Amino acid sequence: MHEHEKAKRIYKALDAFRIEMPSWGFANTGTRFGKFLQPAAATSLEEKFADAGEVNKLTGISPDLALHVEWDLPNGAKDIPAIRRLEKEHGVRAGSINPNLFQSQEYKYGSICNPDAEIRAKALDHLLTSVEIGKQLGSRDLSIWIADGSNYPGTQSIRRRIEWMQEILGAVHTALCREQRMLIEYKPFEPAFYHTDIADWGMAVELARIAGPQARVLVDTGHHYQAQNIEQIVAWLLHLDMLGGFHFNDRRYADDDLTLGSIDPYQVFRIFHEILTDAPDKVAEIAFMIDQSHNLKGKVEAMIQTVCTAQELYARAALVDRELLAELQQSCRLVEAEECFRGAFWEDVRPFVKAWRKERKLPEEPLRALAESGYVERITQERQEKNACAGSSYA
Ligand code: LRH
Ligand code: MN
Repeated sequence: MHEHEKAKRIYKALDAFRIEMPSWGFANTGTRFGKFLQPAAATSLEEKFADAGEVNKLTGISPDLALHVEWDLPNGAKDIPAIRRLEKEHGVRAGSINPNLFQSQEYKYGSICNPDAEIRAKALDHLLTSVEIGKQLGSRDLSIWIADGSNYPGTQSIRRRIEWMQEILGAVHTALCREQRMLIEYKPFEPAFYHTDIADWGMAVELARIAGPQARVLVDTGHHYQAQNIEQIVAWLLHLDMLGGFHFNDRRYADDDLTLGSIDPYQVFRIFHEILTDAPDKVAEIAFMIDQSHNLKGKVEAMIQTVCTAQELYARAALVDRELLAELQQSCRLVEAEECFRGAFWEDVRPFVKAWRKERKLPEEPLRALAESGYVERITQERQEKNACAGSSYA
């Protein structure tokens, strides 16, 4: 493929590529064995918007910040005026709204699947509050992850829990306004270790279909068994027109929430290929979002690294000669097809991506620009005292 053609394809793809940051990616997070506090970590919503603003300023492709209701809007809709101010101040919009039905004590036996009708009603109330917050903020997606499940066989009725779930997700769908969507995220295990009520893409598709036409499925790349073929699931969801979006991260073992492309960059390339092959013009309907916890890496650095890695992998996927590949696939010319496909992954697209950034008055190397900006040193000064006295144990 001629260099000029490569540039044209990459520029067209990058002009449409945007990826949403998670507010919790800037905060101190850890594992069940504790968390290592970072002096520069964000603890307030103001600081999370400030860090997101810096990432968007240096990358130009991450204008949205996902919010987690309990963590970012502890006062519910009353926190909306503050968020409006922060959006203006930092040039970042409130993105997907993430209800939290996994933290409070009464959800021990579940939230929307809890045998206790009062607790289910409380969970529905929180979901409806989250819908309202999304409406008032004008954010499109309500991103629902349900941690519900059980730890021991025979201790819960899996069937009855499906009925309770359907009922409540239906009520949530009814509350959506026309512009809103509800994304149903599946996860095979953790925190539950025997059964999880929304454990895989099939369950999520059925629940979304039953809930209504504004419901779609969210694919968190960390929520799959080791050998599962994630891009095949993506192809099916595209085929069924049920793909709502992604939580991108990487993993070696389970839901490790490591930085995108750090373990298996080829995985993300294969996912982007399915999307660019099936629906290059429908990309805006697919929410590309990051869901990571930066337990050891500097959080702003890790976020910029992630946004840039996603951008570069998307550019590579744009270089696959899909017309030629379709011919080679049709005629089962396996090695040629594989070389046509994987050849794009081997391409070093960084010079094109740098040129794309330069043309848009963005720093060619956002990570170097961050280092030269002194931003991390400044927020470290401002926040280290407050962070020093935060608790480091997870519990
Ligand atoms: C669950 C999950 C979900 C979020 C949480 C922070 O593992 O992926 O998307 O709410 O992480
Ligand atoms: Mn997730």
